[in-house]
Amino acid sequence: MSSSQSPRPKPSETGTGTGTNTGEGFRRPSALLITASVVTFVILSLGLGLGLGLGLGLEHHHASASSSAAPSSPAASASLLPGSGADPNAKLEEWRRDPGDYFMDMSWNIHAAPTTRHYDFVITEGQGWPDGVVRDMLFINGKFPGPLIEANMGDRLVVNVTNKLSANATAVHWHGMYQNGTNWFDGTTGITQCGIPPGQSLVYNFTLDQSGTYWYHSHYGTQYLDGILGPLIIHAPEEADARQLYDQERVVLIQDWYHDFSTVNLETYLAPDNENTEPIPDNGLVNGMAFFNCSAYDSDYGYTCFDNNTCSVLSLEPNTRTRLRFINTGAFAEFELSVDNHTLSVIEADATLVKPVSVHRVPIHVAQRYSVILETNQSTSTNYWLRGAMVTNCFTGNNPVLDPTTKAVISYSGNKTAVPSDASVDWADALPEHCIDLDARDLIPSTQKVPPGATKMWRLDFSFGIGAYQLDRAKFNGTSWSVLDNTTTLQQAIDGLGGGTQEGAAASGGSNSWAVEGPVGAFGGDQFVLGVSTDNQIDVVDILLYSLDEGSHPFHLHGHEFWILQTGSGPFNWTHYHEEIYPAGAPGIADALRRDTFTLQPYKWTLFRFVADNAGLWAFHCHIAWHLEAGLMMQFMSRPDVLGEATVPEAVRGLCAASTGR
Ligand SMILES: *[C@@H]1O[C@H](CO)[C@@H](O)[C@H](O)[C@H]1NC(C)=O
Ligand SMILES: *[C@@H]1O[C@H](CO)[C@@H](O)[C@H](O)[C@H]1NC(C)=O
Ligand SMILES: *[C@@H]1O[C@H](CO)[C@@H](O)[C@H](O)[C@H]1NC(C)=O
Ligand SMILES: *[C@@H]1O[C@H](CO)[C@@H](O)[C@H](O)[C@H]1NC(C)=O
Ligand SMILES: *[C@@H]1O[C@H](CO)[C@@H](O)[C@H](O)[C@H]1NC(C)=O
Ligand SMILES: *[C@@H]1O[C@H](CO)[C@@H](O)[C@H](O)[C@H]1NC(C)=O
Ligand SMILES: *[C@@H]1O[C@H](CO)[C@@H](O)[C@H](O)[C@H]1NC(C)=O
Ligand SMILES: *[C@@H]1O[C@H](CO)[C@@H](O)[C@H](O)[C@H]1NC(C)=O
Ligand SMILES: *[C@@H]1O[C@H](CO)[C@@H](O)[C@H](O)[C@H]1NC(C)=O
Ligand SMILES: *[C@@H]1O[C@H](CO)[C@@H](O)[C@H](O)[C@H]1NC(C)=O
Ligand SMILES: *[C@@H]1O[C@H](CO)[C@@H](O)[C@H](O)[C@H]1NC(C)=O
Ligand SMILES: *[C@@H]1O[C@H](CO)[C@@H](O)[C@H](O)[C@H]1NC(C)=O
Ligand SMILES: [Cu+2]
Repeated sequence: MSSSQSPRPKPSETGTGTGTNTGEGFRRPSALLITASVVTFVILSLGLGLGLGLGLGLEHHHASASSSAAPSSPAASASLLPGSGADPNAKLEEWRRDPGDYFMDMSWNIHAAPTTRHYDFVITEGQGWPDGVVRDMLFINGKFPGPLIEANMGDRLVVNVTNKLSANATAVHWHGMYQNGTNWFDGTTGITQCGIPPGQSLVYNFTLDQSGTYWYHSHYGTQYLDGILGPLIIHAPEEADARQLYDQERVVLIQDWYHDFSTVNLETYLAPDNENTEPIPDNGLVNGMAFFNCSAYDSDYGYTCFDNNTCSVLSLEPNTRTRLRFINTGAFAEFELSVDNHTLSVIEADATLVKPVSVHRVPIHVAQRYSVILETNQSTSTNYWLRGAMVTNCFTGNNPVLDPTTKAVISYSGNKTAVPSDASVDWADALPEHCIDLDARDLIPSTQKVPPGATKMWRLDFSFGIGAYQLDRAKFNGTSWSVLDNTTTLQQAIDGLGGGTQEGAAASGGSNSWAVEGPVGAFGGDQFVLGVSTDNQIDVVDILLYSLDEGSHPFHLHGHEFWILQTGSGPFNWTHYHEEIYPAGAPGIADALRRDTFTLQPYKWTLFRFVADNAGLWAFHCHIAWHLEAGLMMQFMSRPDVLGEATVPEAVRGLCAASTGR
């Protein structure tokens, strides 16, 4: 039986994506002889008091074409759709991402020769209602969430970002990309670029020297919370073995969601005398959709709420294996992911493939990614809930309208519009008391990359405290970050190290006040910058990060992956460190997990290592959007010898001159 999926929408709605997929349908486990059928998302209309509040359905067929019946499955008949009562003429709102856009095609050639993939991103503002509550939002190419970028390792990515906002600048960061040799395309406001002013464009242009599940998002203030985010998936031949473990794959974004524009919440959060009271989300979204009970808002709240709001349905075939690529694209909340009655097999953490580990729940903090394999081998008598339970212990307050469990539906019962019955049962495992990662020691990379011995070691602290004007600020070793006006630390470093000229570099000899190992004072009072790989040699840097705070924080380092070497609380055992961790060939750490975002628990410490071979100014920060804006960011300046001879492309440099204040 052959099946075919029609070509997915192109990688770029307005561009010339070269990653066209003309799939032949997904690969099937030969032993099971499952026939491929319509595989698509359904959007359920919720509310109207049906059952658990979920009843009516309508479907969008964009991503699938022919269908065939799995013999025993009642799912086969297309006439089942849409469910009774749904408005058969209802259309996907034009700003909504078609769920089919996040299906990945198993016929993608992971061995293809390198190519250049072009995308156009046009950033606009408007109104949207992902969960029914109407609010001001930002869109990429008119849609939320952003388009799937899919590429191969070795490809070049060229993205022309055009800012059509009325008043504010923007900048897009490619989370996890090494940007080796192209630091100025890292997209980090005040560090690698000034914002793109309204009416202007910037063409990001860099090669992809890595593979796995990544994402992109605005790195301009808290702007990504308003909608500028999307998935970035990179394939590579290394993936071949893992691909034997699944028949199809889907991208699943999960995020917290607020009903107000992010700057409104930010202002409240940073208001004087407001210590440690981060805005609590109003809801969560899966692939930009979720149910919200409009009756939670009476008219006093001033929101418009549409009762036809929807949640994502992942429609699968029985007895197939699906790789779900989860990405937490949110602002604040960690989620515990689970599927009722199904164990999940974790095979990837932040782009590192790992030996499969079976779990009931997967904790995923902001900016982290996990791939899990879901096998549809349970009873077809019901649909099942996919749950993202926010770890509310990590909130310091209470939001009465928040349902802390964000839900979507896994359907292979044959009825895509049916509410999961009482036979869909959550795992009994208690939710954790804190925001905490899966234990790194349980996640063994499938490809061992033994950490080289360290050459440098730094201890860093961070804390929150009330400072001047009673403002709650976060500090790295006493320095609270603020965004620079009209310049970037990258620009300052290049100018200071040699003005981008050979003569200048020679004159400075790479040893002026900017080419400093350790804290670099020259950047001024609100930039904590640590110089590494300063002596024309490549350092292997160990960072021992101590939390002096009562909250959990997901820390992200730009431009690198790092090895998680050790976590603990209380005193650090220096003897053990010097004897058994620092040197090359230390046996206990050969299988250390590599990732780019880890969660540090209250008053604990984490020791991690990275190779500082990548010239540039690299942000290291808490990815909770509120904490970043409170100043919880520092930077590494790597390889001043290379930076002293570098030139920031005119298009990037010019953004600071064009200045919008940032
Ligand atoms: C919405 O909330 C109201 C009030 O709590 C409740 O009566 C109603 O059943 C809820 N609706 C759904 C669909 O959950
Ligand atoms: C939901 O209701 C709003 C307001 O009536 C409408 O604009 C939108 O198209 C509806 N969405 C769907 C999917 O029916
Ligand atoms: C980027 O897109 C804008 C808006 O469409 C266009 O004006 C500009 O020419 C594009 N830049 C490049 C280099 O293609
Ligand atoms: C622009 O930024 C200002 C202040 O930062 C904010 O109040 C406003 O809502 C923003 N507007 C948009 C469309 O981003
Ligand atoms: C980055 O580029 C440098 C050459 O400038 C190279 O030595 C290094 O291996 C590269 N690092 C990565 C992670 O690709
Ligand atoms: C991207 O960068 C490469 C290498 O510097 C260059 O050859 C190419 O012309 C650039 N492409 C665009 C569209 O700017
Ligand atoms: C279903 O698959 C999981 C692995 O994904 C396995 O652990 C479990 O035993 C299977 N259950 C049945 C009923 O086959
Ligand atoms: C799907 O389930 C719903 C809820 O139980 C029911 O109303 C509907 O008739 C079912 N559809 C089919 C085709 O069985
Ligand atoms: C789901 O698991 C629960 C608890 O083990 C069980 O009672 C229930 O029957 C299972 N549901 C299905 C559809 O197998
Ligand atoms: C950061 O502060 C800690 C505690 O005071 C100190 O031990 C450490 O050396 C400092 N790190 C740097 C890079 O200055
Ligand atoms: C510190 O590490 C050394 C070497 O591994 C070990 O002998 C010693 O017992 C440790 N000290 C403590 C307090 O755990
Ligand atoms: C940044 O540029 C803007 C616009 O040119 C100007 O108003 C502002 O004063 C500049 N800020 C600094 C700190 O130079
Ligand atoms: Cu934080």
